[in-house]
Amino acid sequence: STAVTIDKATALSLKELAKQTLKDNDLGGYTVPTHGLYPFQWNWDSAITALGWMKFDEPRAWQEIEILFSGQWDNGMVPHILFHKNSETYFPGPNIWGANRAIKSTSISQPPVLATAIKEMLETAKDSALATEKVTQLFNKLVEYHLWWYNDRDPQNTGLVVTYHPWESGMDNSPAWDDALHAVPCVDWEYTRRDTSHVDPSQRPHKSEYDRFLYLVDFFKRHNFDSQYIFDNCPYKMNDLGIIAILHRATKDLLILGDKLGLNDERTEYLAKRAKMTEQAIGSLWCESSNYFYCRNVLTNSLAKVKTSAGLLCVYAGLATKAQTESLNNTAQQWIEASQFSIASTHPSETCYEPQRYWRGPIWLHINWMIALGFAESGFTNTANHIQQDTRNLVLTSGYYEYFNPETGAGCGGKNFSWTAAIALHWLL
Ligand code: 9WN
Repeated sequence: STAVTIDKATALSLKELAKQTLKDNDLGGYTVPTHGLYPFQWNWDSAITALGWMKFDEPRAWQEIEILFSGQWDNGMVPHILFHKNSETYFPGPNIWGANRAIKSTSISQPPVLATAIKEMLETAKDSALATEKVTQLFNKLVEYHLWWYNDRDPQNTGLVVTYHPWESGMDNSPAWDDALHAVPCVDWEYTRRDTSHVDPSQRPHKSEYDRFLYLVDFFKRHNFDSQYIFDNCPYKMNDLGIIAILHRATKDLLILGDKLGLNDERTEYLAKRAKMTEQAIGSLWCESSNYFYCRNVLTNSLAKVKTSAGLLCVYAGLATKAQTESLNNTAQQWIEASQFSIASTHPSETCYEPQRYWRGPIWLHINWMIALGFAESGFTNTANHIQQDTRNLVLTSGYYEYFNPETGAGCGGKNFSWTAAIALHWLL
């Protein structure tokens, strides 16, 4: 799309609108992604949203992270949703998940961008004394969280953690899950979805996917969240590139935090070893014939050969070799040319690409930020700048929607969305 510069007055009003969006979504220390559709605290939403708060209220930004950690399980897991207060506007709620810890929560996690966000917060803080104090307090919890990922989700030291649910990937109906999800049984009980009463159903996952999402939720509950049992028997097990890449970068960021604050110890040395294992294993997700990284269905040992934006996150993670990065940059350039706005979450040339249906095509701003960061750090500034420019155009065209149609730039899903406003504050304005 054509380059548009944002004049000062527009930037100012967009900034005010972004701040207002976060304030309106504030439920007293934590931020809901948007009212109605998502009335609780989500894990990776909060990490990204804290980056936005950081621009105008640093204590509030740290509080976002602290409240998220208040729901951490004894085994180190930071849940994907914390149900702080009841709400009937979302399904499935805490009773369906059945995980009644001190704070009700789901029993899976989400892409662990937390340590990366916290490092970014420490580096950009104006109140560095406060930031240092907060990171020092949070460090041990972060270490426990990362240990949980590697020990619980890669108990056999393969170098590649597994995920048990499309909701854990944060990319719910990505076409990368289609085959693996198809093998999961459907729930045999009736239920009423709430999402499709807030948002046009043509922009949401299908019932056939929800039937299986719920089967898995129920499976975890029936087996009492038993890690070993679930690892051995879960009917859905993926090596998800999004999680693997985000975890890898976050582990490296955690080690940098530890260095800065003098907090590294034998546990973080162990995390460094785990990260090395990922570097050695990632090549098994690279396909030579199509020059791309793919997710793997662990149960069938087959790559899900569909180009989704998660593959580009390997550059952000520093997991791609120089040659792979060059080749991914060429692919990204074609991807950018293939629709008016970039980066579509599924490559527009894929037959499963749908520009409006959630993670099957629409653009997500926090993913754009990560992809652009990866290319910028690898020296591919044209690609990074192009993605950033497109992202600005989207916000100018449509404001702070949940996600965007790559062909028209139209906002889709929830309105007044926290992470979209936060990324604008952090990266665009
Ligand atoms: C399930 C909150 C979350 C995001 C996810 C996004 C969507 C939930 C849903 O909304 O998922 O977690 O019910 O659709 O896919 O990435 O964290 O914004």
